[in-house]
Amino acid sequence: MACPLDQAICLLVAIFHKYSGKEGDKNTLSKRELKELIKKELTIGEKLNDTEIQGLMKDLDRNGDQEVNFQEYVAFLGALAMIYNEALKS
Ligand SMILES: [Ca+2]
Ligand SMILES: [Ca+2]
Repeated sequence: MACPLDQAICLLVAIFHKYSGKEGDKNTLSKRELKELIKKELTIGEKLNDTEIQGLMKDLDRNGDQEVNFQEYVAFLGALAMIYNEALKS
């Protein structure tokens, strides 16, 4: 696990589980868990208010079960990667 990309991916997985295991289902993020993850692990977290985070949660929750599962989290990371890519280009 010395390769940077492997490490980055492991970190993405580890961060999900660090928050998903706090309450309710161990393998999904509740609204509160997601909010904490966004606030603590992302630079944009501090800029988002509660309403924006609620909106984000709604967008991420594709299957509408009020929880963000791993698949939905990966989609979120993909969207973030697109944003960062755009930001790096300019
Ligand atoms: Ca949970
Ligand atoms: Ca969901």
